[in-house]
Amino acid sequence: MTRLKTGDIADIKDELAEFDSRLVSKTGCTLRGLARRAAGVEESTARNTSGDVRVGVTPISWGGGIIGGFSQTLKSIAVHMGFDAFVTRASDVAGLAEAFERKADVLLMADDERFVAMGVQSRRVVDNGDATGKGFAEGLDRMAGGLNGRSVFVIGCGPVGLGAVKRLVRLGAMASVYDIDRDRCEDLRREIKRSLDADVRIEKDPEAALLRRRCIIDASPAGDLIHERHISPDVFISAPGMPLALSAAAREKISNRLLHDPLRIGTAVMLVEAAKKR
Ligand code: PYL
Repeated sequence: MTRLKTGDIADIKDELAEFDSRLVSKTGCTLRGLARRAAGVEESTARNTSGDVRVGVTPISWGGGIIGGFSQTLKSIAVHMGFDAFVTRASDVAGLAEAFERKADVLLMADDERFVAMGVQSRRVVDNGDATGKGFAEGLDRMAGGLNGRSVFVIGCGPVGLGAVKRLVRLGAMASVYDIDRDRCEDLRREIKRSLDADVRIEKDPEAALLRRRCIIDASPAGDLIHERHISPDVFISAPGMPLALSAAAREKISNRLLHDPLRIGTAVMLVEAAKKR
């Protein structure tokens, strides 16, 4: 998992309204609306007064240590989504105890291995990788005008890629995947067969796939993988991967048909899923 740096997230908490308006122009959804669609939560049943759901964010100091602004950014995303949220004064075990004492319904925390949202009553554990993949697949569906019956090329077969392919299958899309580690492609294909009884095609030549496919999800840490030659007028790219895989020329050419974000979309889907009552 790529470890975020303070610089990657420094602007998020002060620009959530602007992010929402850009997201609406690309997908027709706000962050809350996209997260609810990705989590399969109908607007009507969503706990619209999500203000009655309290989110406790706990900084975790072990491993690579606390990332400056990370917990406060998570809190700002939760508040933007309509949740009641706080960052515990203490970190680690003392912080978790504080979150329970302050009656959090959802616990949110990350170390270097996992970033999870845990529903206290539901005992549901929601992983950032799966939630991020779902959120970006949903965003691609919205940007591209519906993926049912269409082919989507997914780069990266880790937790984010797997989450994306699961959502793509549910949206009726045909997924083809590539990873530099062929075993991860096979593992993903087996998991999709087991869990959804669906097939996934494994791409052997990513360059040919990038030139052929019009809907692309980059869920890899590769960076600088997608160039101007890959961007035709009808290409849509949803890119949860950090760093962003598009070259400067590719970013210029794709303009509004690119969805990229280091933290908001995954966190929003995690919160909606963890807040589900059952
Ligand atoms: C959560 C992000 C998404 C991508 N990579 C993940 C990452 O950077 N993980 C490490 C997060 C460490 C947070 C630190 C803190 O400030 O609580 N333990």
